Amino acid sequence: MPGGLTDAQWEELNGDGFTVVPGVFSGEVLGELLASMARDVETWTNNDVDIEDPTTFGKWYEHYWKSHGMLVQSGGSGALATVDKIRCHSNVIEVFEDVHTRRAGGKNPGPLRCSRDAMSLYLPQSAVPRAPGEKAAPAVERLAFRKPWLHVDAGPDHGLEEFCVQGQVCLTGQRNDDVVQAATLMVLMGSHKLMPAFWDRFGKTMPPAARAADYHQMSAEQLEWFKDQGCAVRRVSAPAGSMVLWQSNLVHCGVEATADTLRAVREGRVDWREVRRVTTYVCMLPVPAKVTEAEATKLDKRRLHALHVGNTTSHHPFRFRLFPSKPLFHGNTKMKMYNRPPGVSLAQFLAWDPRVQCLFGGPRAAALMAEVERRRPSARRTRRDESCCSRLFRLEDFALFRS
Ligand SMILES: O=C(O)CCC(=O)C(=O)O
Ligand SMILES: [Fe+2]
Repeated sequence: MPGGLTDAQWEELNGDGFTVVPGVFSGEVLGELLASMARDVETWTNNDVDIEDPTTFGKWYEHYWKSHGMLVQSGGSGALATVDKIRCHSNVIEVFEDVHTRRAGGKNPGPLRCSRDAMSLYLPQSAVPRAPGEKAAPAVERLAFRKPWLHVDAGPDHGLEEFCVQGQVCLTGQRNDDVVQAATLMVLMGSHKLMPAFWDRFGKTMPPAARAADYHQMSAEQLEWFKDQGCAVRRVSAPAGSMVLWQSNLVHCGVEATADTLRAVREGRVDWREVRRVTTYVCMLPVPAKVTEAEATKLDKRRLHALHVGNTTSHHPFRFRLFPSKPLFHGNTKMKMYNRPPGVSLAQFLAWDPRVQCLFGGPRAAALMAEVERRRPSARRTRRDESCCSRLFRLEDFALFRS
């Protein structure tokens, strides 16, 4: 349902701390986005990994995957053309515009800025056809039994009073019911409302750096505390094409498919496509009241610089960390570093659509980017990257995604 949330979804986002908006993408556009992501991943991994071919999934874990849950934050994942197509798509922008308009009591919240977030890939090796009696490849086991890393993405010093909503665009479904428990987002329902009490109870003894980090992973004792407060754990069920939205101070993490579900895939009772996870993250926010114009401009420049060199950022568009543009994978040397589009300058890209320009740095973004590009024309780019990037990023591809 492009255009925004229903009242019920808005209430859920406030009450439970998260909601699922189905149908942000559907039909041909959804198919095209998944196909486009398949092309990106294939090129990015030097034709090693095809998200449509389970026999290649092992290579993802062998060579590339090394991270926080299923997140892929380095190696320019946030700079892949498909990720840009998604975050710049009007259907996605409209969801965030609606969220922040509702938050502002119906008033125009002002222009939004966007994160250059990462993506999540879960490519179950259980789907790989095996001879009878053959053992599952080890990476599956390593993934399936990972401990949840329940956390909040908002620290006590500046996150509490601010309403930051993160989003996840699901190119594949994340079914979670009695039959299938696919890889998905896990949440502690309503935990965002308990965060002031949580920081009161546990925050006092934290070192200042940890308080300022905007990321806190819960200890076993802290999780017990949430349980005692009556918080229920939920594996979120979200169909392909939906957006999951949640508040940054909701306790959450990504979880892999359950061992039972992986077994069901292995035994042919569940199709592997039900378990594969391809999602991208996006977070948009109007300029917070306490951010001055000078600070906002400084951050705009930093965001544009991140765009220029191919960094992926953390979620909060006004308090972001940068993840390296170099791949941080299993010592892999083959991965092509995705940097920036060679055929199209970013200044041209930004100037092409005023709404997109604003997402990354306000009305002066194209001019600022032109300045950055003039100062650092080659931005750590190699000729090999160029051929890779020109396949990944063409301005005309984006025409399809304008409305
Ligand atoms: O969807 C997931 O895997 C969790 C990612 C996460 O923690 C986040 O995007 O903040
Ligand atoms: Fe998170």
